Amino acid sequence: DLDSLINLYDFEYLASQILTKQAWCYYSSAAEDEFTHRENHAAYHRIFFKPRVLVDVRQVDTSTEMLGQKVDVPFYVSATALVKLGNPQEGEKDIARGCGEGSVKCPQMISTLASCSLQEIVEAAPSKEQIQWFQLYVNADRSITDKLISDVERLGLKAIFVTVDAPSLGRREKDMQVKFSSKSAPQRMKNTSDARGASRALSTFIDPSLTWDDIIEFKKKTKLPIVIKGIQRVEDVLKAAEIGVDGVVLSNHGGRQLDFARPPIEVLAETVPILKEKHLDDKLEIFIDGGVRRGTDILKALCLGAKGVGLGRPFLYANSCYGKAGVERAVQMLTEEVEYAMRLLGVNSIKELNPELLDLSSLGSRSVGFPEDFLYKGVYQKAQT
Ligand code: HOC
Repeated sequence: DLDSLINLYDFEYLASQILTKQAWCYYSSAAEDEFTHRENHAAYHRIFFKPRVLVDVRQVDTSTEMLGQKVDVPFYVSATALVKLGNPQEGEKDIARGCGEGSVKCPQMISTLASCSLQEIVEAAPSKEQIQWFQLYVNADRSITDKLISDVERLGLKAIFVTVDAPSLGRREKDMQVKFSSKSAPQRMKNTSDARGASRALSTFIDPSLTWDDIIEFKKKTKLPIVIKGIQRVEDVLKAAEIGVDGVVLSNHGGRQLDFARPPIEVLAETVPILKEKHLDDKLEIFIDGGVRRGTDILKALCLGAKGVGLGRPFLYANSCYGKAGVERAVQMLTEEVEYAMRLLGVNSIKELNPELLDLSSLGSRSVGFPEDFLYKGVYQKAQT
């Protein structure tokens, strides 16, 4: 039962046992040899803490601010497409409930490729104050994108995260094994089908010609904060600061796009010192996702200067296994892990976190080679596990 689950890996294991083949292959897949997917996570293991002792830690406060709004926790549910593949009745609505009904509220980012309508997901949130953001995939037909932006404003979402790391689809070989049927797709995609996977079917909705100029245009179209999601190098963070967006998400799309893209936590470790040196650190907020599974991962990213830390798959798995109760439990698990780690690190509040609390000396050394059980498995076998 739900109470016997201890950490986010438990949800993942359970999901691997109960999801349909289509859902498991789509959710868990990553690009090609999945190096980036593994390294996103492994890179967190190369950072160690330098805890402070003899600090009164009876009280610890996990609250912080993101994009000008107060939030209970420094993490958020990142956007994932087709949530109904795993939770066919309630889909993203259960994520809205799980994020908003518990004692700890957690921001939710909603995908353009959500399987419920935006209105349904917004109405499922128990309060109008609940923080919901929109993740925008830009359509080649800009009138569709304009309509989406006006819906997002009308429905009271709090920010737009424009995804830029998927101009074309990464090769997700597990997913390519499975024929996509559009049962869990949003209404406007009902005629979509593809013999080679869910993600390929979705790619027809995304404009591969998007450039920095388009982002400048979106800024003119809305008063909502604009955040660029999918930045993977310091030079692009600097460009984002130059055009005056409100933030960036350092992300490689959970390793699902370009295999051998760098782990975002490495990019973060390089980025913030350069922003500081150029006096640009107050110009934009830095978010990060990819490979985050533990409260300690979250604290490491915050110490390096992130404002908020996103998790995608873990919440999908929690929602697929237990619906809204699973999401609420996942939020609670992570909150508890953050609190434990703050106490043991000797900090009382998020603003006290800084790079001095970290030992980064191993961060640059990557693990190489395939894990043993990967080598002899062809694609077909990969899809079975
Ligand atoms: C170019 C198309 O975010 C995923 C989703 C959908 C991506 C479609 C990309 O599967 O990672």
